[in-house]
Amino acid sequence: MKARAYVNFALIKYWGKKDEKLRLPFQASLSFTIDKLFTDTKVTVNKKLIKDKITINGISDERLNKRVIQHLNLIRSKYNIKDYVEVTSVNNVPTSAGLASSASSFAALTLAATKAFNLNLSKEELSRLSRYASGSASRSIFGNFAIWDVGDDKTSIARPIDINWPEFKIIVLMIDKSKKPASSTDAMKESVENKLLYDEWVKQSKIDLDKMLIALNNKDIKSVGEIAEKNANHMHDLIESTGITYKTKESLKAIDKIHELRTKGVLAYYTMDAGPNIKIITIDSEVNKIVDYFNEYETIVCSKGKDAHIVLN
Ligand code: 2P0
Repeated sequence: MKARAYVNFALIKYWGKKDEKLRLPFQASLSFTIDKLFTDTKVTVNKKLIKDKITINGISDERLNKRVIQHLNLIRSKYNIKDYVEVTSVNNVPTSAGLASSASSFAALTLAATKAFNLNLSKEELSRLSRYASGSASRSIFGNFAIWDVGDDKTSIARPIDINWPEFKIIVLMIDKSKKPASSTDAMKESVENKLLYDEWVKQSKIDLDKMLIALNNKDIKSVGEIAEKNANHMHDLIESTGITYKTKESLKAIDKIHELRTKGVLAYYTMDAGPNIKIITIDSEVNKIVDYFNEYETIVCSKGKDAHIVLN
């Protein structure tokens, strides 16, 4: 069975776990699943195997395989399955990336593996299973805009939000291909330990989420952009309080250019995740102006992606 799941970018970030094992977040997050970056994962049951056989982007790397096997073991133990599988996973990310995503990878793996095991799970159950592997993967089960709710093991899953806004775009600015200085899992842990700042983050992100929903419903790009930018900056301030930083000189230069663009009346806002690349939040009418302004960078203009799904062949 081959499944495809798309990368999602959070407009309201998930940052920090109240339960490490169940991967339960302290706050809800809201994301946009995009069309241009995705993972295709093929899972085939092979009764002759005595352990799983895994290839990711054409290679078999023990460290990368470990997390995949862990997730397969979790699915097997939950549904009492004994079979081993062959997994072939390919990230469709343009050459220079730095954008390989655990979200699309684990959402695709969850869908392909459960189908290969003949489990026909609901999207809710797929989102929960994906969450166990990587928090943000819970959101990649859904295309378009989705909210991953806070709650307990049963209720903390992603759900789609009914916003039809085809003009909404995210432009990925390729800044840097270097490896991140710290995994998001580790950086989150350190951020949570900074109790005073962390509590403030949780409180503010709830306010940001409510405001974001109103702005999205109104298709108000200025408010959506401003809220997302503020939320991302708050997360990065929190991260930087631990001594870790994901922003490089190049990221800061690009951010300056986005501010410059705004003074020229262009509707361009940014968000950033656990890496140096910048994602520009905008609408259709502004795309050409932005791409032209950033002509020395590689850019990927993204529209809404679909729900994770099974692909033939
Ligand atoms: C997000 N990020 O909401 C946030 C913003 C990065 C910055 O979710 O530890 O790979 O596997 O649950 O999902 C990246 O973290 O972390 C992430 P784990 P994950 O998109």
